[in-house]
Amino acid sequence: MDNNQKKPRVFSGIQPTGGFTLGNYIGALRNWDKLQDECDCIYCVVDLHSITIRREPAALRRAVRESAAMLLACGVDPARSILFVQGDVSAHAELSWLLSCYTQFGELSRMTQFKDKSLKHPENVNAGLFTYPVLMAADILLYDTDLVPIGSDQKQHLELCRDVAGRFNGIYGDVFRIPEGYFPKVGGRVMSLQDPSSKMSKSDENDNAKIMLTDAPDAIIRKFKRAITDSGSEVRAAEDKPGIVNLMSIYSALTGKTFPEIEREFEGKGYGDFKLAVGESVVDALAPIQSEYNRIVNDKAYLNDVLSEGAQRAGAIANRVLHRVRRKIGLE
Ligand code: ATP
Ligand code: LTN
Repeated sequence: MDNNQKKPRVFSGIQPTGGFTLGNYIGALRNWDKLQDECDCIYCVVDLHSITIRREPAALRRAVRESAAMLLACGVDPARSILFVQGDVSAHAELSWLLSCYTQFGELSRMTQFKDKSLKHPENVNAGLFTYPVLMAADILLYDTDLVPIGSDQKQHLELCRDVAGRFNGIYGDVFRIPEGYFPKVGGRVMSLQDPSSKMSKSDENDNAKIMLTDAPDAIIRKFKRAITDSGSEVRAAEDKPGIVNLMSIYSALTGKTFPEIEREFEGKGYGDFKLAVGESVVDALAPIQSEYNRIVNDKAYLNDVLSEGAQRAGAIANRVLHRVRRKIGLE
């Protein structure tokens, strides 16, 4: 293992599928930005993960570019961190195959994301969807990662990564560093605005259920006004108020106010005032990101430079680890 590495190593990835949601931002991307101060961060647009569903080639290329631009707009800083596209570093696909030989069919069958997605797309339950968590484990383990900033929906995949790495180390000695998850204090699971029992998902067909980071201010306010809330009229964090609790989590994550502070702020006021305040806090948080995004997204030369330098730097680290693994197995 590379003992010269002083700062903790951070790795995370996001799929280039149709823009990012407020859930992606609060659950993951805000921590991506924050961790750059104290850690050595590597961030990745996981294009290989995103082809478990059919993509138009031109749309996929555009989505990768737009995703990279949005990550930069959310604060990923190429002067301090590495930003690259997964498919540009072939070590990911290679380690994924190697690790798949140390991962059991039974443990992959238990993954809830696999079960959910195969129910959603019964016509295309491909092997890539099944082995998706193995590729994610390869992503993480290739960089001797200490911390993985993710939303809580990815906890199960990270546990699998730790299990596979531990198993491999059990056979061959101390090969992989075992990573830890890094989750936000509030907002680890932002829920749909139309159904507070399911997570806000970029693939949700109902546009009113999700806030996209590129949504215009009037659309954001409108979606919060239409958000499903619960019976009663008090803004209070109670078990029978999942809609209100979801809005409170969003508001708390963006303003730093605690739940008791929020309850006090809206005492005697109705849901209408509260929804408007939440909408406004989101508009305020997204305004600087949107103007950065609009500036960067059409600068193809800059994006190409960032991503090709990122791939080179990531590749150098990943290939060292891949050789270490190949030697242990007996492939070199
Ligand atoms: P899809 O909805 O198509 O499954 P997704 O929105 O989950 O996609 P990913 O690329 O799979 O997007 O996830 C990127 C990151 O955002 C992950 O760290 C994930 O945990 C986090 N994340 C996704 N949705 C939410 C959510 N609703 N709340 C908090 N974090 C989330
Ligand atoms: N599987 C994740 C995206 C992802 C990831 C990673 C996250 C791919 N590789 C490595 C953290 C670390 C998802 O679906 N959100």
